[in-house]
This record gives sequence, C-alpha cells and structure tokens, in this order.
Amino acid sequence: MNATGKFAGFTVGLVVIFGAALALGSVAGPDVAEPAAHIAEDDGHGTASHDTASHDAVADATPGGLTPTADGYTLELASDQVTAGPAVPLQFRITDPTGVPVTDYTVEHEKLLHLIVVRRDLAGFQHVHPTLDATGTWSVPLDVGRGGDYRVFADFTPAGDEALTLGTDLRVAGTYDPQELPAATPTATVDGYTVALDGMLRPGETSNVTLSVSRDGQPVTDLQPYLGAYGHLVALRTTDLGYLHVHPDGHPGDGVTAAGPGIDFAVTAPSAGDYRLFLDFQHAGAVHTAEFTVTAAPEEK
Ligand SMILES: [Cu+2]
Repeated sequence: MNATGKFAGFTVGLVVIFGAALALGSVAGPDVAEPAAHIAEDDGHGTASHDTASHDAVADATPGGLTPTADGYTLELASDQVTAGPAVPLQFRITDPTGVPVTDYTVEHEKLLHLIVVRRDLAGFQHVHPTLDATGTWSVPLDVGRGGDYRVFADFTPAGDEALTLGTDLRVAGTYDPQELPAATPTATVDGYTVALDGMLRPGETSNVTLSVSRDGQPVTDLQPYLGAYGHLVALRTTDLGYLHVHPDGHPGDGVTAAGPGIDFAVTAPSAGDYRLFLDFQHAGAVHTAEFTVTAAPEEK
C-alpha cells in the first residue's frame, strides 16, 4: 500500500468516528494542549511514585519497543518509507484496543509522548516531542540526513492505562554508511562536556550507575532540570534495540538531589551483552546527549 492511500484511510475512518460521536452528543473536545494540572503533578509529589513505578517496569526481563503492538495499542506510521533529509515530516498515530486513534494521554515527564528515533546501527539518535492534533495524529520533523533503517519508539501513557513503549521501523532512502558500534569506554564527550560513567551493568540485576558531567576539567554543579529530571537515560540493547528508559534516583527540588556533577540511575539490563546508553542533560540553556557503549556481564566470582 502506498503512503497516500494509507493516510487517506486514516482520514475517512476518523470522519466516521467523529461523526458518530457528534451524533451521540458525547464528544469531549480532545485536549490538544498539555494540561497544566498534570504537569504540576509530575513536578510535585507524584514524581516519587512514578520513579518507583519505572524502576519496577525495567525490572521486567523483556525490554520495551520490540513490537509495534502491545496491550492492544498499536503504533502506525502514516508512511513507513521517506527520503533522507534534515527535517523530514513524520506522522503517526497510536490506536487503542478497538482500533480508534488515541487522543487522550497522561503527561509523563512534562510531555504527552516521547519519541526516540535511532538508526539500526545506533547512529543518529534523537529524542523529540511531536505535536498531537484533534484526530489523534502526531507530527514531528525528523533529522534523518542519511539513509538506512531507523527504529522509531513511542514512549507514552494512554489516559487511564499503563505506560508502554511501542517500536516500528522507518526506512529512509539515501546513502547508507553503516557505523561500527563504538568500543566500550568509561567516558564520552559531547559539545565540550565530558561525561564519566561509574558502575557496571549486570544481566538480570538492578545496578547503580552514576554519570558525572564536567566541562574544561571542572565538575558541573548547576545542571538544569530537563523534563522534570537532571538527566534522562535511554539504553538500547544492541542486538535487537530492546528499549529501556531509565529515570534518575531523586528529582530536582526534593532537597536531596544535587544539580550535578553526578546523576544516579538504577538500571536493569535484561540480558548479557552490549548496550548503547544515551544520556540527555541540560546545562546553560542547551540540551546535550552523551553516548556510551556498555557491556553487561555477570560478576566474576
Ligand atoms: Cu521526551
């Protein structure tokens, strides 16, 4: 099926659904803007329980994002093939167990949905926040300057349901220059910052990992909250791009958590092998992403 045909199907279906809802007089205007009340909850007392929940979630042996359908929800791209470019429009929707596009989401970390995109060789990582329209279609420009197969992860919580991460492939036509997985190193540099990783990943166990940020040899102690935390960590298993989204222990304003240089995470690697870690942090008004390769291996006895 070509892209246009698929998207036309979307639209017709939506008109029918909206028509039916209007006839019943029951349509509540889809809330496109992010509700301020939910943001306040996420910044406040709600965060502690959320962090506990996310740690429980990663303790599950199966990473997220391996399938486009889970718990009845499905991630559908309007088109699964695009041409390489610096701002390629991507459109998608999440359908619920009855096949209807989801328009109502619970804010997590200040956003209704987090979209992670990375090429299958783990190059070209991006973490973006698409906009939702009234029909349940999400839109965002992607920076896919090189060709290849990309994995698209939607990390979200449908209103009244559990958080989940769905994943699907996006084929990008263009020159493909596959990269070797960078070797495992304890430090990464990005935009003039050095990030040092302290800790080991152990398969099937929860490990404490500290990522410490410095610039020009000086520890950075004025990290800025980004999406309600001092750091966001995505770990992808290199064999299949199994997805772990890990939040730090503690949060800004809890009276305990320092604004750097160290950011502490509890990470549960579901199996032995290589992982690529992507740390988003904010300093001096800009967001940076540090990348590491880490090997999870059992402790030598
Ligand atoms: Cu996000």
